[in-house]
Amino acid sequence: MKPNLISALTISLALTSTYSTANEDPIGVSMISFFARDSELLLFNFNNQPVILDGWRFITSNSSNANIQTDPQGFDGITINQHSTLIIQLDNDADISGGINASDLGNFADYQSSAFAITLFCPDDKGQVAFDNPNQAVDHMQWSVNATHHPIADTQNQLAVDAGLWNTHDQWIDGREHMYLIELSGNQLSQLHTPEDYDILILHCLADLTNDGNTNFFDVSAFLNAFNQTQPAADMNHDGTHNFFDVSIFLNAYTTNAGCF
Ligand SMILES: [Ca+2]
Ligand SMILES: [Ca+2]
Ligand SMILES: [Ca+2]
Repeated sequence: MKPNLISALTISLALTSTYSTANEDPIGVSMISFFARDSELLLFNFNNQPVILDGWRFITSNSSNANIQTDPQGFDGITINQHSTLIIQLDNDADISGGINASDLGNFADYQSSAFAITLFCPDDKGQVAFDNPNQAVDHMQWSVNATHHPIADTQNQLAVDAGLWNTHDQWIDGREHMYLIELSGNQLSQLHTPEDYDILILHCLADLTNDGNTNFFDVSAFLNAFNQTQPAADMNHDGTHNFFDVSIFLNAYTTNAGCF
């Protein structure tokens, strides 16, 4: 039996045995979270059996490039076990952090926290993916900073809308530049997702008083100014007074980079 046939069989088994209503994801493989800090995309297999990913492909867009496709054979030999995750490292550090590298799957749009759209496709019974075939579209996510619309990604996003994976092409998950995590929290087994189905976790970088995502001399300077002028920004323990404890908390946050990345 050819691998593609096994894959198709696995998928059709998943279809018939796990899901019974039209509202549920017919494939049962979802992009459940994206750890922005580590550039890790997590696929989860909700099925009761493994899914062989031979022939599966991603298509990605960012603010300036649209419809970047991974290789037809990129996923060959990779299986995602039942009720298990597969980590895809968009920053290609799988040798350190585990999972598989995006670069091993083929071309990806460069990851941007400011705008990124990603759609997952499964092959037909001949092992082929037609990106304009809505029946082969499995899951879609799109996020941007402050949910800003990025028209360059529209062709890909419209594809996801046509496939019943996303509500409207210009609705983006409301990410932030220094967000930590995007997580699918609502309607996990639904095929159609909206930005409201995802939780965003933002870590507050304690010593980053200039709010630029980095800690450096300018933050020390901003702290000293705020402290001298007894501004709320320098009241690190929020007790209404400015004293040694605030200096201590700031210095500790600064040296440990608490909440920053
Ligand atoms: Ca990583
Ligand atoms: Ca700063
Ligand atoms: Ca204080």
